[in-house]
Formats: sequence, C-alpha cells, structure tokens
Amino acid sequence: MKKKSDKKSDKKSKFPDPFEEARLDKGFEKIDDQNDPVTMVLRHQDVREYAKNWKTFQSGAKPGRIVVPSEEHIRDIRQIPFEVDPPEHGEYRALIEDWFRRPFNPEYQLELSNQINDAVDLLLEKKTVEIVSDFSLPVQSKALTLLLNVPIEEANTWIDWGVHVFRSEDNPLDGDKANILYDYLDKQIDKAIEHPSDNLYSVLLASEFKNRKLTKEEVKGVMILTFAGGRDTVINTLNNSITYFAEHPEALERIRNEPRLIHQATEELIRYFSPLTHMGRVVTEDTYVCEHAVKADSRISLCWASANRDASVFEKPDEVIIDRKKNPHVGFGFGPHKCLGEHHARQILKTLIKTLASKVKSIEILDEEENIEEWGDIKRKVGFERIEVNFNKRD
Ligand code: EMZ
Repeated sequence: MKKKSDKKSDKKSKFPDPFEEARLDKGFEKIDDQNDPVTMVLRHQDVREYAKNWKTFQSGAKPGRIVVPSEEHIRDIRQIPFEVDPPEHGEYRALIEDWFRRPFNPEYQLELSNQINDAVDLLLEKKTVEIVSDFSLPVQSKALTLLLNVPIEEANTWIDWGVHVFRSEDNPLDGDKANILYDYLDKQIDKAIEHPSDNLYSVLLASEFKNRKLTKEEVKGVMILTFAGGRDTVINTLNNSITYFAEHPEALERIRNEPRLIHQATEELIRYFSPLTHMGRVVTEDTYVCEHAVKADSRISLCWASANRDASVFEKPDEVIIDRKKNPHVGFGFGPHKCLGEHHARQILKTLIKTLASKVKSIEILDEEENIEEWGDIKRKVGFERIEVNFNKRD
C-alpha cells in the first residue's frame, strides 16, 4: 500500500533495502494484504528457485490474485500471459515473443532515440521541470506507441490517465479507473476488427491459439498487461535514474567518455532500483518456503527487490556500481514469466542515459516527494510522487 512519506533520506538517489535483516535472519517475511497473508521470499537463490517452480507456486489462479496488493476485487479479466500457467502460458507467450523483440530493430531504436532527444531538449529549454508528470510519464507513453505500433498522438490520451492505470491518488485499488482503460481497449479492439492494420491489436486478433483465433477477451488480456505492467515501473526507473545522475555527475561524465558502459549502467540501475518490489504466486499444496510451512491456497511473493540486494550474490549490494561486471539481477523477474517488455524497457533507459550524457551538464534537485510502499512494518522507497529538477545544458 502506498503512503506519502514525510521523512527523507539525505541522498535523494539513495534507496535503502528494508529486507536485509529478515533476509539474513530467516529468508522470508510475513505480511498481510487485505486480510490475506503473503509470505515474501527474500533470498536470491530461493526467489529464482520458486519462480521456476510453477507447479507449486502458480500464477493462473483468480485474475488479480498474484498481484500484491491483490486486484481480485477490482478486475476479473485475466492478464495474458502473466496470469496463465504452463503449458498454455508458453503457447500464448510464443504468439507475442517476436513482437516484443522489436525494440532490437534499428528503426525502432532510432524512433525512440528521436522521441527521447526531443523530450530532453524540452527539459533543457524549460530548465525547471517536475519530471514525474512532465517528463517520465510522457516519455513512457510515447515510447509505448512504438511498442504497440500506433500513431504517437495516441499517447496524449494515455498521459491523461496518470502514472498508474489501477491506482489513483487516494485509492490504491481504483476499479473506476480500471474501467477507463477497459473501455478504451474495447474501442481499439473493435476498430482493429473493422480496419485491420499492422498494430499490436490487429496482430493479436489475427493470431491463432489451439487452432482458433484469439478471442476479444484474450486480446484485451494481453493489452491490459501491456498497458499496466510497464507503466509505473518504467516511470519510476526514469525518475530514479535522473536523481541518481543529479547526485553523481561523475557517473554521467564517465559514461560520456566510455559509452560502452551504458549497457552495464542500465542493468545496474535496474538492479538497484528494482522497480517492481515483488510478484505473488498462489501455493497449490501444503509445502515449505525457507523451511517455513505455507498452506495450499495461501500466497507467497517473489521479492525481486530483496533478491537484488542479496550480498551473497552482489558485492556491495547497496551501492550503484555503474560498471558492475557480474549482474544476475532479477529486476525483470525470473523463470517462465520473465518480463516480456524487458527489451523495450531497457532500450528506453539506455536511450535516456545516452541522451543525458551527450546533452546535460548538470542536474539539480530542487524539491521532491518520495513514494513509499508500506507492507506492515516494512517501508520501501520505490520512487517519487513528484520531483522538481533544474537541468543545465552542456556547453
Ligand atoms: C499487473 C502488473 C504486472 C497489474 C508485471 O506486473 O503490473 C501492475 O502494475 C498492475 O497493477 O495488474 O499488470
């Protein structure tokens, strides 16, 4: 659950690890989510092991149940392939895997680069900008037009929806807000049925699953995930990375001189900020996690954020080391459900880093409000509600 914070850490780009003690001590943490307990799995090795074990820890239970906080009460449409288990999961995934690899295409990268260049130029023109709403949200939305292959103007509608499609300012589970997305998708799907084109809607409508065409409901399930899954996560990553470079101009300078570091820096920022704290699974039989008994039909969560700070895997886990060599982070999850949008997300962050390095001399944080998730006693900073920043051009 989200709450605005009043306490700020001295460095805005410092993101403390609230799981360390429990991770070292017992390897799990029990939390409550709407009177439904969740056992969070905290160690890197365990998280990877349980993420692979889809028979005992399943994703395809009731739609919305594996999300923490659970969205069971605000939606009943299954998100695909995220809320489906193998073997169907793999069949759905195979239909869209190639499409989600388009960010590797040079033309896609060029268009993204043009978008981000324009957005950074605008920052430099304005000088002082509130980046959550006036930079990261529009950058994420415009980039999504490339992933969907729809006209860039479509982004204006999505920008109006704000940072999260299921959460509003005072309601972490906002069913009315979800309906805005659902109605929009119904219209877009109908439009694609009438006038097939080369966008993701049409590609999905034309694809076959088990010798039949995908249904409208299935197409909607894929589209909802595409809209919801990479939204606040990407936006937080952009905001957080900008605060990092504001406080570490030497890192930007180094990347400018050694551009090959962009790849390592991208992975490291994703590891450090871990935009998605965790994802749940439903336990199918009485079993144990970290030697702790868990009951059938209860939930566990795979805590990517904790695994990414596990000192048995990452040296100096609480530091951003932009040229970190070995980096088996689980920022995009792990196992069969690893994020489909990872190539797109990476490409956005890489392009941002490259553009900042080439155009920006310094960044100054003027004011900010942190975004803190609260899980019982655990508080985790995931990003910012608002950050006002001053950008200075390179000469
Ligand atoms: C779900 C989830 C997917 C969920 C990879 O994460 O992202 C959340 O932001 C949404 O609320 O419905 O799409």
